[in-house]
Amino acid sequence: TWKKFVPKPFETKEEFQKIFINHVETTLARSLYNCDDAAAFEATALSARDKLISSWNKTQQKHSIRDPKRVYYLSLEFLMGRALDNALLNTETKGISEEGINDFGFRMEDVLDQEPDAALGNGGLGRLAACFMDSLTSTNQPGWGYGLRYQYGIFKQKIVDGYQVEQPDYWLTFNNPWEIPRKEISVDIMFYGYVRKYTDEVTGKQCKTWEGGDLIKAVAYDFPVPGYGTKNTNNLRLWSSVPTSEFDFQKFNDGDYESSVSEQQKAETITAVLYPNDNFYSGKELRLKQQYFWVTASLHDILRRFKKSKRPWKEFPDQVAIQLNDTHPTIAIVELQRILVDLEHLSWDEAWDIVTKTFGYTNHTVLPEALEKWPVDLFGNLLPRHLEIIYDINLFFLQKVEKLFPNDREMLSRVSVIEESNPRQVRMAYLAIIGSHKVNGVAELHSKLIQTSIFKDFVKIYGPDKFTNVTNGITPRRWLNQANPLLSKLISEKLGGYGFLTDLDKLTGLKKYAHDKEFQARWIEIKNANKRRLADLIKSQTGIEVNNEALFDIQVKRIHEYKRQQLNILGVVHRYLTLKAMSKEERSKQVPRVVIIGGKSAPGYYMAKVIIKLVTSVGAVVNNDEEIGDLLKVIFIEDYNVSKAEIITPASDISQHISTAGTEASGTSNMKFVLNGGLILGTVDGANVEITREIGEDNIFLFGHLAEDVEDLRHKHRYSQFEASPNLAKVFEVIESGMFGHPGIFTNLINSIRNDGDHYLVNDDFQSYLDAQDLIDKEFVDKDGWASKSINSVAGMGFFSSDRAILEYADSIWNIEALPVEES
Ligand code: 26M
Repeated sequence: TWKKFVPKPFETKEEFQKIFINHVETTLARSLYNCDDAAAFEATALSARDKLISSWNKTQQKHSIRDPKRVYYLSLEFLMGRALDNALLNTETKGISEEGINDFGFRMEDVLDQEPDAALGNGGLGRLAACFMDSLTSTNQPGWGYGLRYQYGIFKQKIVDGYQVEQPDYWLTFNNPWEIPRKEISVDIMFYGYVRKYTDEVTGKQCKTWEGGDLIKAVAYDFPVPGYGTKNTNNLRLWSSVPTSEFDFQKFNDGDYESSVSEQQKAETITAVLYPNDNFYSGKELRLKQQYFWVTASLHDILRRFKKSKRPWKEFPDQVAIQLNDTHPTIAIVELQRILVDLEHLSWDEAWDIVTKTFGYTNHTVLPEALEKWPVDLFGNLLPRHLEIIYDINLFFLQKVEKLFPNDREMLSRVSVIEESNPRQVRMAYLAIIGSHKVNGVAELHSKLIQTSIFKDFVKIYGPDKFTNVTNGITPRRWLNQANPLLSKLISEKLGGYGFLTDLDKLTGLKKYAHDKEFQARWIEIKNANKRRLADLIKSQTGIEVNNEALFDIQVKRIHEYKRQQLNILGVVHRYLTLKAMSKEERSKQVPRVVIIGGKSAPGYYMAKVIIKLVTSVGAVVNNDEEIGDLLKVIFIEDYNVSKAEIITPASDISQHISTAGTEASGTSNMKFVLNGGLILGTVDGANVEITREIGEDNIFLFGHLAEDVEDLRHKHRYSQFEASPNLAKVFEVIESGMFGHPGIFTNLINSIRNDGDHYLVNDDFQSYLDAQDLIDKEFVDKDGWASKSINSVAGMGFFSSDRAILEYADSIWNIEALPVEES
C-alpha cells in the first residue's frame, strides 16, 4: 500500500505530455516542432521537477512544524552526476514519461544524454556524499547537505598524444533545471580585518570582536534530493559567491570607479572552481577562503533555523548534528565557538560544551600528504579571530593532556594543534578530533588503523569510545537499478518485487539460485548485454572493437600511485610478453582479455600523468599487434565520470582494487562492481576485507602483502639493495628498450620502484599479483562456476547499501530519527 503514497510528477502518459508541452511552449518559449533533444531534456526535467518541489515543500513544512533534530552534512564535494534518470526512477515515472516522449519522436536515451554531469567532486569522498544524500531521503531522515556551487566542476580529461590534457568543465552553460536560486537567502561573510578588545558596558566583561574586513555575499541555491519509495524530498543547499551590494564609496568618489568594480568582481572567484586534488593537500589561500565562506554561510543558516524555535542555547545539540566530511569544514568548530562566545556572549565552557556535542568528524585517509595543515601566518591574516580561538582551544586541550600525562613533553608536542615546524602550521585533523564528540573511519581496517597510527595519542587521551567505524556504502538505486536495469529486473522477478532496493539484505534470497542452470544462463546473458553496451562506448570513443567473449578486466578510479595503476599496466606488459613468447598452438588456448583503465590525474601530479602515458603507450603497441589480435586489448577510457561509471560498472568480469595494503581507506567502486555481478581482484585493504567476509573468500581474488607488513618492508627497502622480481625485471627491460616509445618518458616511474624505495611495494607484490591473474584466467573458463560465484557475491552485498551506513550514523553519531511525510 505504500505505493499509493509515492509522489508522482504525473500519473499518466497524457498528463505527462500536457505538462511537458506546457513547459516547451511557455517556460522554454518554443514549439514542439522546434524542440530538439536538449529542449526535450529540459522540458522533461522541469516536468519531473514540478512535483518534486511540491514534495520538497511538504517535507520542509513538516520539518518546520515538528522541529525534529536534524543532521547537516557538510561536504566541499557532492559528485551527483546526472539527476533526470534518477528522479524519474525514484518517482517511478520513467515508464510513462518514456512513452510520452516517444510519441513526440524522442528516444529517452538521447534525451537523458543531454544532461551534463553535476561533477562537483573529485572521487570517492564526493561520490560518498552524493550516495548519502540519496539514502538520507530514502530512509526519511531529516537531513540537509551543505556545499559550494562551483561554476566549474572537476575538469574534463582529454587524451592528446597519449597524455592527459585538462579542459574546464563549465557545466552551467544552459539553464540548470534542478537548481532553485534563493537570492533572498544570503549571508555576508568577512575576510581579513582585525580583532578589537572592548569592555562590555552591561557586564563589565572583557570581550573581543572581529571587524574591519572585506565582505562577500553568499547566495543559496537549492537542489531537491528525491528519495525512492517515499514522499520525502530533502534539500542540498549550495552557496555561490557574489559581490556585496555596498559599493566601495571611497574609491568611487576618488573617481576610481573601474577598479572599485573589479575589486567587487573578485568576489565571484571564490566559488568559481573545484580544487581538482584527490587525496592530496595543497595550502592555497583561495581554498581556505572557500572553506570559511561555505562553513560560515551554512552555520548562519543552521543557527537562523534553530533560533526560530526560541530554545535555550544548551539545547542546540539536541536539535542539530553537524557531520564534517573530512577536515575540509573543520573551521566550523571554531566559527561556532566564536559566534557563541563573541556574539552570543556565552561563557567559553558553555559554548565549548555545545560545540563538541554538535560535531562529528569523518576521516577518509591516512596518507600523510593528504592531511590538511595551514600555515599559521596565512590563517591569521585571513581569519585573525579564528586563529586566536584556535590557540585557546589548544591551550585548554594541552592543559587537560598535561594533567592526564604529567611531564610528558613529547606527548604535548605530538598532539598540539599547532605543529612547531617552519613555518608553524595548524593541524586541522587534530582540531577536528578535539572539537567533535565522535570520530569515525570509513571501513573496519581503516578505522582500526587510524586508532593505532595517526590518532593513537588521541585514543589514549579520550579513551576508545570517541573513535568508531562506519563502513561506507553505495546507493542501490543509482548503482543497481539505474545503472543495471536488466539485472535489477531479473532480481526483482526472483525476489518478488523491487523491495531489495530499499532493503538490500533481501539479496540473500538469490543464494538459492546460485547453481540453478537456467538462472545462471539469464545472469550470464545480462552480463554479456552490459559488456556489449560498454563495447559500444569503447568503439565510439576510441574506434577500437573489442571482443565480447573476452574477459573484461576494469580499473577505474582516480590515478594515484597508492592505487597502483602502475602495477596493473606493468602486469599487462608481462601478459603481452608471455603471449608473444608462446607458440600459435599455445596461444590459441589462452583466455582473451580486454584491460580497461580509466581515471583522472590531478593536473599537477607528474607521476600519475606518466602512468596514464604508459597505459596509452602500451595500448598503442598491443592493440595494433596482429599476432596478438583479440587476445589482449588495452583501453584507456577518456574522462571517467559518474555517467560513464554507470555504463562501465555493470560490464566487468573482474575489477581491480589493488592499493598498497593500508592505504585505501575504504574504496566504494569495489562495492559497485560486486553489486553488479563482477568479481574482484584486490589487496587486503579498505572495504575489500569486509566484502570478503560478506561474500566469502572463495568469491574474491586476493593477493599481496598485508597492512601489518608494510612498515617493515619499507624499512627493509631503505637499507638493502633492490632485488627485482624476475618477471618485473623483464618488464622493465622491454620498456627501457623502447618497446613503448622513448624510454626516457618512463624513467622516473621505473626509478620510483627500482631506486627510490618502492614506497607502494609494486615489486614486493608483483609475483603475487601475476599469480592471482593466472588463477583468474583458469577460473574464467568455467562459465557456470564463475556465474555461481557472481550470484553468490551479489547475494552477499546487502551490507554495503548506503542506507545501512546512514542508519548507523543516525543511531550512533547523530541521534536522529526518521520522519516520513505521509499523504496529507
Ligand atoms: C584537500 C586539500 C585541498 C584540495 C583537495 C583536498 C582533498 C580533496 C578530496 C583531499 C582529499 C579528498 O578526497 C579524499 C577521498 O576521496 N578519500 C576517499 O574517500 C572515500 C570515501 O570514504 C574512500 O572510499 C576512499 O578510500 C578514500 O580514498
